Amino acid sequence: MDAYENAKARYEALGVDVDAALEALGKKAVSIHCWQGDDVGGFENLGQALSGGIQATGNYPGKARSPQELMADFAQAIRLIPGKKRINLHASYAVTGAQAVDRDKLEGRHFDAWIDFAKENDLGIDFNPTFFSHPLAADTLTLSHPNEEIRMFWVRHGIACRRIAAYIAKALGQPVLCNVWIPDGYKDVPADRLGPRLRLKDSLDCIFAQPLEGVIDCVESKVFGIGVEAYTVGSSEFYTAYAANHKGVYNLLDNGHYHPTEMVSDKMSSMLAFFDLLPLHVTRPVRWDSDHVVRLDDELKEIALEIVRNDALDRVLIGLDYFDASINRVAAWVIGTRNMQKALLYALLQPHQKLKELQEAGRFTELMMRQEELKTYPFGEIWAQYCRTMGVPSDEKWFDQVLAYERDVLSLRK
Ligand code: RNT
Ligand code: ZN
Repeated sequence: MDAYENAKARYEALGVDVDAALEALGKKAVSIHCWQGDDVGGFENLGQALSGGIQATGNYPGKARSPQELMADFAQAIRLIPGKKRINLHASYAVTGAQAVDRDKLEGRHFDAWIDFAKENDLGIDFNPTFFSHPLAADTLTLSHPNEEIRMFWVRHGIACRRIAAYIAKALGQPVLCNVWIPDGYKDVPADRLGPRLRLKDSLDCIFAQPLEGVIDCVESKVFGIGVEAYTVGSSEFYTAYAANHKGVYNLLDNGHYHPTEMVSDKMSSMLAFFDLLPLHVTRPVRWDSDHVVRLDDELKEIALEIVRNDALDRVLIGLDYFDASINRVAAWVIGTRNMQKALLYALLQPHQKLKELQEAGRFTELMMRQEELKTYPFGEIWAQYCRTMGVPSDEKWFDQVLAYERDVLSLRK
C-alpha cells in the first residue's frame, strides 16, 4: 500500500471520510490579501508612509511597485497554492493611470484591471476602504473625527467603496465582502470616550444606509494600535453591538486584535450563535498585532477546528491579513495560505461527532487521549495527495519556483 492509502485507512478506521474531507477543502475559498506584496503601500503615490498604527518591518528586496508587478507576483504565488482563492483588495490599490483620484472620488472602473485579473485567474474579490496612509488621516481619526468636513470626507470614501464592491460583485457574478477598519483612537487617556463612538455610529449609519446587491458588509474591531495605545474608538464591544443591531452588517474578527491571552477560536462560536456569517482576518500576532506570516500553530488549528466542527465552512469567510517585509513576499503568501488550508484539512480529518459525544458523556479522559493521539496521525500524506490532485507541488519543492522567480524577476527591481 502506498503512503497515501495507508494514511487514508488510518483515518477511515476512526470513521473519518477522507474523500469527503478533500472535496470540502477543494470547495473552500481563502481570500488572500494583496497587501503582503508591497508592504501595504498601494499605488496612490501620496508620499505617505504607512499610517494608522500598523507597521510592516523589514526591507527584503523586490517588493512590487506597480499594479503590473503586484499582479505578476500574486499570480506566481497562487500557482503554488491549491484550491479556491480570492484576492482581497484595498481602495489604495486603485488603478487610475496617470490621473490621481482622491479616496472619496473612487469608482468601480478604477478596479477594472483587478476584475480582469480576477477573471483570468479564477479568483473572487473582496474589498476594503482605506482609512489610513492619507493626509486626512494624519490625526489617526477618520470616521470619528470631531471636524465634520474630515469626517464627511471619510463617510464619502466608505460609500464610494461599497459602490465599488457592488460594481465588482456584478462584474464577477458573486458577492464581495466589504470590510471597514478604521485606525481611530487616542494615544493617551481621553477626556471623552462616548463622543467619538457616537460620531462613528453616525458615520457608519450614513455609509450603510443604502442596501447594495452583492455586497456583504462588515466592521473590524481592534484593541489598540501603535501611537493610539490608550483608546480605540472601534472596539470589540462597539462593533459587536453595532453589527447585532444592523441586519446585514457583520462583525469581522481579526485574531491579532485582542489581548494576547484572548483567543479568537473561543469567540467564533459566540458569533455563530447570533450571525449567519462570520468574516475573519487570520494573522499571527507576536506579543502585539504584529501581523507575522501565518504559521501552522495551535491557534490556527483551533480556528479551523471551530469552523469545521460547527459545520460552518459556508458561514465563515476566511481572509488572511499579514505583512512581513523581512522575507520573500511571494513565499510569505504561499506559506501563510498553504498553512490556512493545512489547518482546515487537519480539522476536516477529525471524528468530530465522536469527540462531541465524549464531551457530552463527560468522558474527558478519553476525550483528551483522542485529541492528543490525533495530533500525530499521518495528516501530511493526505495534504500531499490533495496538492497532487490540485496540480501544485505537494512539498517544499514549491520553493524552487519562488527562488527562480526571485532570481529572474524580483532581484531585477532596484
Ligand atoms: C489593521 C487591520 C486591518 C489592516 C488591513 C491592511 O490592524 O488588521 O485589517 O491590517 O486592512
Ligand atoms: Zn485585519
